[in-house]
Amino acid sequence: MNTAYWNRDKETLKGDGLEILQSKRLKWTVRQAAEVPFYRDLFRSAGIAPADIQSVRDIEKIPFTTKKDLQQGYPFGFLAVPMKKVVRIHTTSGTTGKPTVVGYTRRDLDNWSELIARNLTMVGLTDDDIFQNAVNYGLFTGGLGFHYGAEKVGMTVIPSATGNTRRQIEMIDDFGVTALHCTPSYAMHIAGVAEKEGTTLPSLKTGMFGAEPWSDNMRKILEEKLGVTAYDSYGMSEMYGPGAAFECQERDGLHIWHDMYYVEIIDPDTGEVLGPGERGELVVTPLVKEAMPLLRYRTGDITMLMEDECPCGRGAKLARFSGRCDDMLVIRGINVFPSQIEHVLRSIPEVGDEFLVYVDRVNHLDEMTIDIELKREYFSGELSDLTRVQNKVVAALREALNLRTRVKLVEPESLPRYEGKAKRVVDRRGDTV
Ligand code: DLL
Repeated sequence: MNTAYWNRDKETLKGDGLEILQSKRLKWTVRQAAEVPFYRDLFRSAGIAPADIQSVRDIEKIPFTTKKDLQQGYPFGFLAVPMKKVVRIHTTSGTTGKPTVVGYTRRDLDNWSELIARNLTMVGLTDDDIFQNAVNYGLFTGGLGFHYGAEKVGMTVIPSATGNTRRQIEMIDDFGVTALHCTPSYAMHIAGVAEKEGTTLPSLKTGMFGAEPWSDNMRKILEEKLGVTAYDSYGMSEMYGPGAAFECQERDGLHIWHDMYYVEIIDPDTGEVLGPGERGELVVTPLVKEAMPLLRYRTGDITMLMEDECPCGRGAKLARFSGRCDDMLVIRGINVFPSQIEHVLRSIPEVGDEFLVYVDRVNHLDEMTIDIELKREYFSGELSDLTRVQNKVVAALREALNLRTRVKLVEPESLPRYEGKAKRVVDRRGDTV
């Protein structure tokens, strides 16, 4: 298998060697966390002292940290270093209330670029590549995070950011871009506009997509339309940003960098730690974060540790993410992830790439209505045609979700397009109860 390493020793560290390094770094992280009043209180109320944590085997003594805790510390309550040492701030837009603020020291930024450099090298990119970074460059971590990592590898970086899709396409063609990074939703939009512009984007060979859940069906479509090999990229602001976990050339699960993150999977209801092969919520303890150490941080993201060794030689992988525990919809008692709906829709040729799910409560019963665009070529105006497609979608959804849904076919290109993360669900049940 064709695999290149940026930092072979660290990327392939396993077994006792890994545990020793993780334990050493965990002890450092716990001492760093003890600089934060929240963690001093947490240790006190849990009846533990930093010295009680001698190895990763002791980690379960430490209570979890949640996003709510971070929000209560707004803006700088979680910083473990004086502001003088903080060289950058990013924030993540909260769905409610104040955003979560994350801070970085110079060393944090170096660590972060190292992570991105590992990922880019892992998928076969080198200083010969021309890299277009079509994500938001502001407070969102996707822009600057990838930017500095790609420069570290020596790639030619085009900081195109988002917007002006025609211009993005022109740049890909004129500059001979070989690698594209954006959200999968924006990649779909770029692909659609390129098609209309009559270009097949022949220079592109690698696509790196992340920041939101996306399915294997969407991967197939993107690969076909953009002519790339597409890789899944996972991260979150609290873990620096993108770069925490990434697919290798096997494209079967994401390698998380075990020397930098200690990973647990828990049952989100009970907090019980689950074993490999069991799906649950990802809990991470970053092991090298200086400005803003976190201990057992509940990500809200659903995945599992995979059991099989990867032929590329790196450590245990995470399965592709199936959504968040908090965006999981419970419809008439059935758990539904928007990514499952997306997976179904993308297997039906008559409907387009965009959809919007509305959840309502009608006569005390949950009703899910999905607006889906009918593709132009199937838009005959015949009612019987519409009914046929509608029934087909309803049947496919029932088969996959075990749930009856209402499907509303809407005109091509009538649903909103997103340059960043797509918003797929409007839950209106709170409005009616
Ligand atoms: O989305 C960082 C990022 C930027 C990752 C660019 C990848 C590429 P946040 O804005 O803090 O950070 O959002 C983090 O997005 O907890 C997941 O719920 C979701 N997410 C990120 N990547 C994936 C993925 C960035 N590959 C939140 N699959 C996370 C599924 C993802 N969900």
